[in-house]
Amino acid sequence: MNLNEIAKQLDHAANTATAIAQISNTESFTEDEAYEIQRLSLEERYLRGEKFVGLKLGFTSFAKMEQMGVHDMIWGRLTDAMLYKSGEELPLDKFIHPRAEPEIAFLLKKDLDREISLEEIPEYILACASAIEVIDSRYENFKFSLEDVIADNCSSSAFVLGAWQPLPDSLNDLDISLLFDKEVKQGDSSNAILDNPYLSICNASRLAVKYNQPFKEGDILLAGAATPAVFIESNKKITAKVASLGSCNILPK
Ligand code: OOG
Ligand code: MG
Repeated sequence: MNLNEIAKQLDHAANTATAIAQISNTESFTEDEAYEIQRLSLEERYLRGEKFVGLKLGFTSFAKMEQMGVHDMIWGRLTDAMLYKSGEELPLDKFIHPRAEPEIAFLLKKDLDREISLEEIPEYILACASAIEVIDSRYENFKFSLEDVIADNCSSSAFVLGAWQPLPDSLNDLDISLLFDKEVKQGDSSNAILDNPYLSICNASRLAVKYNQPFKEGDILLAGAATPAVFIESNKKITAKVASLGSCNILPK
């Protein structure tokens, strides 16, 4: 099995918005090999001029793990081409079968080059914000194994950030919701994210070191969805709201 060929195949699927069969149908590969495929597929994006802007965690809530039938935390890479401004249009022709998730984002104050504890967060993190993540599995029917989804950069495809807010003492017990126009599609407490969304930062610092991924001042972290993801519908404005942090939105077209 040639990891680089698989990486190119996944990148091409993402870049042309065409679904492919699950890699694990025909190849068996380890989790470490899956992360290597992910790294190689990002090299293709960087060659096209995209820039790394941060990390995302996935499956940090039980709701997401149950929805996808996968039971381990995963992480992926975000690039500048995935970032949309709140209030912008989301061009649906760039995606295969996109879904939206309500999330919390963090902004790094300084380079994170070791695993940090909860107590150290104010030293390393400048701000937090409400966020929408748009995920779009490159696999047919949005079906995958853990290794498949890691290789596919954890379905990363777009994200939107609300206005940055100072870090509150606690991010627990905040209502998080996802709306399509005025209809609430999903909602839960922020506790759904690892029992404490701040733990996503500790986990991201650990994973960035483990996988040798520089994670630097000005980079962004998406903590992972608090609720199951919802299929996007054309012309229905998507809003993510996080109590006391505010909201952000995007209009799929
Ligand atoms: C994988 C991405 C999961 C999250 O927030 O849990 C994720 C997927 O469900 O396709 O982004
Ligand atoms: Mg997500």
